[in-house]
Amino acid sequence: MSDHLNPPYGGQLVDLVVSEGRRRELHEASRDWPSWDLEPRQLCDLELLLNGGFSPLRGFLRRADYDSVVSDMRLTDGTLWPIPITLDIDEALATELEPGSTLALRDPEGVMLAVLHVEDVWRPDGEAEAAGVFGTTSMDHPGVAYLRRQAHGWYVGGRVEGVHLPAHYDFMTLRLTPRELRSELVRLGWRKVVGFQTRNPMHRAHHELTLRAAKNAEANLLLHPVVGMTKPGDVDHYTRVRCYQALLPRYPRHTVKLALLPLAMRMAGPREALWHAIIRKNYGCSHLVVGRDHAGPGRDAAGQPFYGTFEAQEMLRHHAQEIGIGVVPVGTMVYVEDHDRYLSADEVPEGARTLTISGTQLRRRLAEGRGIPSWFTYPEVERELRLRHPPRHRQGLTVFFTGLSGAGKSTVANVLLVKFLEMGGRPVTLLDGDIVRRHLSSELGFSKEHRDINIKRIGFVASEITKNGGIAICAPIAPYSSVRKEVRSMIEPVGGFVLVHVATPLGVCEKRDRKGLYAKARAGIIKEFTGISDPYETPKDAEIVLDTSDLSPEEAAQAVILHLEREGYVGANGGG
Ligand code: PPS
Repeated sequence: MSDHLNPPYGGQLVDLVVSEGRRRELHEASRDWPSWDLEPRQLCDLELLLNGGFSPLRGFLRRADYDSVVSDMRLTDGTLWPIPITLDIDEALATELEPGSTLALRDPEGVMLAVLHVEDVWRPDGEAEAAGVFGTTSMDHPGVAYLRRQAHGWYVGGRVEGVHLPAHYDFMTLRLTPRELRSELVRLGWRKVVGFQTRNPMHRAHHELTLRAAKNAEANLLLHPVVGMTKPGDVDHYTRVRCYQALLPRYPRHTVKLALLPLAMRMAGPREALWHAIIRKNYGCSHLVVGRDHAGPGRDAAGQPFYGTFEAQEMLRHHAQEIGIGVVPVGTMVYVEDHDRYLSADEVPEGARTLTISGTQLRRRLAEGRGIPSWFTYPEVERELRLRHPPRHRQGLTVFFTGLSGAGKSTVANVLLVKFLEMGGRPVTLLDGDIVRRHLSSELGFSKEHRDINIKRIGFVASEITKNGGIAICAPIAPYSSVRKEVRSMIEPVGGFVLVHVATPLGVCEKRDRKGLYAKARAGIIKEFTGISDPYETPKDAEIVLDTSDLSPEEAAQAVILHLEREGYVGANGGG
């Protein structure tokens, strides 16, 4: 472990933000330049370039540096740099640019944040980049999936001049730049600082291991969670930061500091561990905690881990001296019941009973409103998590009916609406096919394209209702499977989604012909009529299938409610 680092700990910090005078010049000149609106990940990268978190980089990688980073983890001048920091753009812009061009980089509101002096424009080999950086080309790896599906097909590299740092309005006092954090550490008189990287809420195991790490390194502790982009599906950073704040009083006074890192993680395991160390060095850390599977993306579809459990630790140990940072390795912390304490897995006495709760088990407990044992997390952290992840019967929910015209969707949906209103609790909205056509989609017809637009609108409204804790009941025909799936994937991340196929056979619907539409469709007066002259793709993913041929509306609605109760979406006492 290197103990030699005196404040300010890191080397020379790059600061790419220009003076007021230069800013005005750049603004004046920018009228003639092409622009690029930065994507969320690019905004994160730009912020760390501008504020010096990515020192010694002074811009987005040029082609030669990119090639060298992908193959050898080094810039062409030999500096260790494990992750390519590239600016991906679309072909239309790429064809406008050449070496010597200037590109204005803007935030989503159009504010110019920086200027890129173009040195190289090229089309990268995504597969080779994935294999080099991530050690895999599997789309199960989130870093590879981003690279292959989301990133644009061209890269542009060159020196960057910063005009403004990206604006943030959340947790402003915790958002310290490397320069600000370094001077704060100096002010506190902290000569040795061990950084703790995290993208998850911190529970007792993390508390114990950070205390241990600080003790082992005889250093103060910097909790330095990533709040830029983490692994898809992670707990949002607002909730996490409230959890970290709740945990702070559990540390000895004057030994710990919390600051936020606007990094976009790549989940690149060992390479990412090196990157984290370089960044933390820039932020003023003398040491970094590296646990098991550091910055790993979990397992692939076959259940195989992408990286070895301690590969990141080994990689970092190998390069720590060059970076100038001490590595504090930690093992898996487990709760040893008999001793009522946490120990590293390799210290557990033979035969002692150990307890753990996985991330999946925790999410399930939260969803079902079940208790979280006090050995696992502190009550103040549990409280924050519960506020964000209420049990299913207090979460928002969409019940999405699909089926032929006249199948009974609206009738059952209306009964369900009344049942929910009677139960009380969550607000309820009915988005019936006809109502939506009148208020949201009056200009649309019944072509596939228009039907898909109609369903996407319903999905958008339902997802907003669900996100905000309400119940949306939708009852369109929704004949196409792909758009139904799209709606499901919009809603599931923000609450419950239950697809109900009202599978009343065409013959029965036609015989009912309540609106006289089938007769008109048969006569060719109404074109593209679902079931007659237009397709209906039977859902294979419906949670509930109902045939109203011999079910009363009341019975059909009851079948839906029973399912919701079983799945926990409706409280056992009936409370919606
Ligand atoms: S879709 O496909 O989901 O966008 O259809 P949707 O918006 O639910 O349709 C609403 C009502 O429009 C009437 N209608 C038609 N349905 C199907 N095909 C054609 N060509 C058509 N023209 C008009 C029909 O009454 C639908 O209402 P429901 O309640 O399903 O009978």
